[in-house]
Amino acid sequence: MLQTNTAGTSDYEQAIAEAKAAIIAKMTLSVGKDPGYATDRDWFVATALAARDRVTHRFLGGKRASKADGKKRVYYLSLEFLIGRQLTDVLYNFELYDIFRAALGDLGVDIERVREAEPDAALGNGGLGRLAACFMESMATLGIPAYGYGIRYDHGLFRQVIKDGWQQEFPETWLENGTPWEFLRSDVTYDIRFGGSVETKTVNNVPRFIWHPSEVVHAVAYDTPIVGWRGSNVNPLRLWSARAADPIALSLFNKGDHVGALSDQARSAAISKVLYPSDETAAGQELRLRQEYFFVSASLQDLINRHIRIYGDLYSLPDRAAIQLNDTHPAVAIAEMMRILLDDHNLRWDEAWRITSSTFSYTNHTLLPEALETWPLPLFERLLPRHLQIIYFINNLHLEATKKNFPNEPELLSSVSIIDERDGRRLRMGQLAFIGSHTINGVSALHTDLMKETTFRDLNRVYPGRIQNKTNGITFRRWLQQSNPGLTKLLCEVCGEEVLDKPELIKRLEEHADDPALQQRIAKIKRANKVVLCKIVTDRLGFRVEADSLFDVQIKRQHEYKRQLLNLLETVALYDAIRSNPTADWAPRVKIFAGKAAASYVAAKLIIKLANDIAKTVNNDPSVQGKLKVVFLPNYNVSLAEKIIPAADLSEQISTAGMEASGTGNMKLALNGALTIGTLDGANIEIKDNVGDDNIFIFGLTAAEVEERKRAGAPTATDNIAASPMLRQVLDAIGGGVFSPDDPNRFKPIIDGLRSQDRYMLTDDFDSYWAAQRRVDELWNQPEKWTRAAIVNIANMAWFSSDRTIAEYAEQIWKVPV
Ligand code: NBX
Repeated sequence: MLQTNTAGTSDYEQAIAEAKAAIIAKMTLSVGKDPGYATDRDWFVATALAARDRVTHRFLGGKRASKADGKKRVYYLSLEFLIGRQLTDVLYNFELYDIFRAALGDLGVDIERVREAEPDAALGNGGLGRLAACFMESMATLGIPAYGYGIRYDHGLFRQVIKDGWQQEFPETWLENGTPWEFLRSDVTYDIRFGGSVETKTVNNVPRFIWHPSEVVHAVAYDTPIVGWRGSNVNPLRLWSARAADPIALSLFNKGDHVGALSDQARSAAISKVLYPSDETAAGQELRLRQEYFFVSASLQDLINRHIRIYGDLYSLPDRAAIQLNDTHPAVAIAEMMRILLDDHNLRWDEAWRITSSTFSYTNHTLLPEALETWPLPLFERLLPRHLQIIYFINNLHLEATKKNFPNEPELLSSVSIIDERDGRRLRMGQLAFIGSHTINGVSALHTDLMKETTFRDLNRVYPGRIQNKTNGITFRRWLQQSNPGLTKLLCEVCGEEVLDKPELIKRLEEHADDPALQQRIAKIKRANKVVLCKIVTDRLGFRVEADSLFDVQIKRQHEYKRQLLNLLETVALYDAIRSNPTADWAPRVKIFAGKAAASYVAAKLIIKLANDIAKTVNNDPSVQGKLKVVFLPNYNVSLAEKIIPAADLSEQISTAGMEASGTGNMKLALNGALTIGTLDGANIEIKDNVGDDNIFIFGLTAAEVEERKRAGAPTATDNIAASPMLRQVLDAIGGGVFSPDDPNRFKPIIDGLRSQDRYMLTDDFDSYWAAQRRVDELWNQPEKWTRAAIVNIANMAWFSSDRTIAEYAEQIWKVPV
């Protein structure tokens, strides 16, 4: 019941009136515009500032509270936070969304347009960066005092434009007009030092090492508040921006060298200019190492300052702070922590090592060899000479202990060493992160098992028990409640309002899986979401797709191991099959692709071109009209994902088994009622275990079989192709230029790659993938059964909430109360 106050208005009306007044005040006094002349962007800024005021009170309150009660803090170090838009997140989590929508409505402004005016904060590449964003929201929701630390890139992930079917990259400019969410903390600035030399001195018979750097850069803090569900708690995301120590070299300027006078500024500012856009490959360049050390050093200085301010000294650090390394990108933190403790605080080695190794833990996100980070020793030494000394020392002690414990296995040493002696000497950041952490985790059950068997097999023997599994999760606030309000409303009705706080209650939906009325409602919600996506397709690509078709979706970074190409081969096979047998019972499909390729990844970019060339041919062929369409939606980002995911019927998770660490898109799609077609890889396995074998389409080799075939070297791609007439026909068509008449040889490299190496084993899985897709058709043609399976999927996804994942990290790794 709404309360009526003395003025005779309800609390709700009063809240709307207050929101309206706040927005107008911000428009006038902060944006500096008369509402009559305001643009959508002006409305966004005014609305965001009004919302931010509410956040700020909670933010400062929370900071005071956790300071006072001496709670252990979590520091999440990540080079990427893929946040996306924040307005809906903030309003929704503060339960102000309806109030602000009504307030804007009264002002004649559609909140949808205001939402769209916010640029995505795309400070990440893909899954790893988005995971960090989901984790920040869950930590705030669970009331864990946490700081996210990262870089405030001026330019996030590039904007993808598809021109004549090819990917082009353009700079992304989210900060062009500033962002209303952040607070500049110019008082929080640290010196970050690079280069120079190390002087060794002996003081009272104790060697001391004094680093004389050749360069200093400033790191300036910007805080963005991260709001937990129901505004329960607000944590800061602290992002560092680089500034030159001297903004201008005045002596040069006065001599007339006006450009030279600014070169230092440019060199320093370059550190936080742009996100490295390569995922799953190691960047390997100097600027990248500078970025890594820059944000690590600033973050450690900051958290150590805070600790000393509250607790006086650093001995208690492991009891009051848990530092999580999101992949090896911040692994230099192990050496930096040791340097601070040894050189700045004069601790003894053993004590410094105890503190360091009981404070850090490390999450691994990949086993792909090309993605494991290594640095050439000369480069590392030139940039961080003191850190290299410390790493050598860590390594020596570690190798000595290993030698002692495994006296008969000298070959073990080269595999567990931080230094890789092959191929020029290189530092292996994975080994450093492992050795310096008390806990190392993988991101799905299979991935963690494979870590123990492959990349970290020997380290796991030397340090048994350190590896744990923490299967990834996703925040349901963004990926269900905000992106799919229709489904959320139904869940509240059927499972009770508490479902918003207790996702396990979604299970109640399953009791009604066979109820035709519920099935119809679910189908209707899905259809409405598909209509929204249809409009996006028409607006962006200029052609229509039918909402009654099966929306078959593969949305993720473009990478060969994710096998978008396998999906395209099946698309071509299907296209041929429909044309040869037009009257068969084909399920009308729209194949939807979206995803960016790293700018330098030639093979992945050619596959994007293939998708677009196939789309052009198929979509213009009247003989498959109403049966098959192919869509490549450009510039995939968080906001587009929020539109595609609720509209998907089928979720493509078809990586070569053993290669996808977890996947998180797989969870988002299943939660929104898409059925998965997938290999037994990453978290697909755990999704299958939760939704049941009958409600998922599994195909292909298992990870063990992939390994076995690789070892045996047979059957080869040639044999696979010889055994599959359909595959042969597809390869001949693509290789022969059917989809590229303007350049018949365009896709020859792709086809030659499949015929010779087929590193990702597409030819091994093609037939079983085709068969699984026909099982999909069969189920689609029985709509009640399809919807039933979708309901069972939704009902059984609660375990994939990032609240569950974070609670596990808190209890089993960080040892902080939840
Ligand atoms: O991390 C991804 C994995 O591929 C997914 O399987 C997993 O679900 C996700 C979260 O655990 N890895 C990923 O996104 N990596 C990167 O984006 C990346 C970025 C820069 C880089 C290496 C990898 N140098």
